[in-house]
Amino acid sequence: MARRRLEIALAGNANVGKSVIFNQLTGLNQIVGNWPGKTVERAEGTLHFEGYSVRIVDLPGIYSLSAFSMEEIVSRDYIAVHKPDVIVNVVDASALERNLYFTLQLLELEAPIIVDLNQVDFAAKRGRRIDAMKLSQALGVPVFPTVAVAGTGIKEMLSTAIAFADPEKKPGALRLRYGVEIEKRVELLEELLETELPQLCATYPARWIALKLLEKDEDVLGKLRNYGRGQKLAEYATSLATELERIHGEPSPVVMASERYAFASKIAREVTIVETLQE
Ligand SMILES: Nc1nc2c(ncn2[C@@H]2O[C@H](COP(=O)(O)OP(=O)(O)OP(=O)(O)O)[C@@H](O)[C@H]2O)c(=O)[nH]1
Ligand SMILES: [Mg+2]
Repeated sequence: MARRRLEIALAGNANVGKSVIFNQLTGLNQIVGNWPGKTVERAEGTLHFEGYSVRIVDLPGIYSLSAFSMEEIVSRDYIAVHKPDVIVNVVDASALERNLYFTLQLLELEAPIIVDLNQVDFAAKRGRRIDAMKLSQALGVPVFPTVAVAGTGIKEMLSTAIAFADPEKKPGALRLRYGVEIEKRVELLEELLETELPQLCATYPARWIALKLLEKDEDVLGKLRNYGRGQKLAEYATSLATELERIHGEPSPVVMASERYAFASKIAREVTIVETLQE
C-alpha cells in the first residue's frame, strides 16, 4: 500500500528547540547531537511513521514582537502559501507569555496548529509548571509537553500531529476578539477584501489580511498594491487605521499588539503554576 504523504512545519520563537526537535524527528540527532544555533534558512527532512511519509520543515525562529521581522514574514508566507497539513508550534514553557504571542498570530492565520510545549524541564528548574490540559482548552488546540534534548514526548507529539492532519479531527481553535472599534473595522475590510481581492483571500484568510492592514503591516500593504483594485483598498485601510490611532492616541500597531499581548499574558497566568523552589 502506498504511504500517505503529509507535511509538518515547525514554527515558533527563536531558541525554543525547533531544530533539536527537527533532528529528533528526522533522525539526524544521532549523528550530530544537538546543534544549537540560529536557523537561517529552512531545513527539510523526511520521516516514515505508522504508514505515513512525513516531510518536516524547520522554519526560522521569530525573534521579536515586531510585525516586520524577516523571519516572521518568511514563516507566515510559507504557512499561508504552502499550507502544511499541520504546524507544530514549538513553545518555550519557561517563557510562555512571550511565546503565546506568536501562537495567537498563528491562530489568526487560521493555521492548523498543535502546540509543542518544550523545555518543561527548564521551566520546572525555574519553579514553573504549565497545566498543558488547561492551555489546550484555552487555545482550542492539542498541547504536548516535551523535553526535546532528552527526546521525551516527541513520539507522542508526532502521533498527535499526524492524527490532527485529519480535517475531521480539528477542534474549534480560539478566535481572538479585539475591542469593538477594531472589530467593526475588521468586518468592513473583510467584506471588501472578499469581493475585491478573492485571489489574495484564497491564500491568506480575509480576517488576517484585515487585521494586518489595520496594523499597517508594510508587507501586506505591498501584497495589496500588486493588484489594480488593491491600491484603493490599501488607502482605505490606512484611513481606518488612522481612525483607530485617533481613538487610542497611539500608533495602530501598538494598539493591536497590546490587545494581543494582554490576551497572551492572561492565558499564561491562568495556566502557570508557580512552585516553591527546593534548595
Ligand atoms: N533544557 C532544555 N533545553 C533545550 C530543550 N530543547 C532545546 N533546548 C536547548 O535550547 C537551545 C536552542 O535549541 P534550538 O533547537 O537550536 O532552537 P531553535 O528553536 O531551532 O532556534 P532558532 O533556530 O534560532 O529559531 C539549545 O541550546 C538546545 O540544546 C529542552 O527541552 N530542554
Ligand atoms: Mg533552529
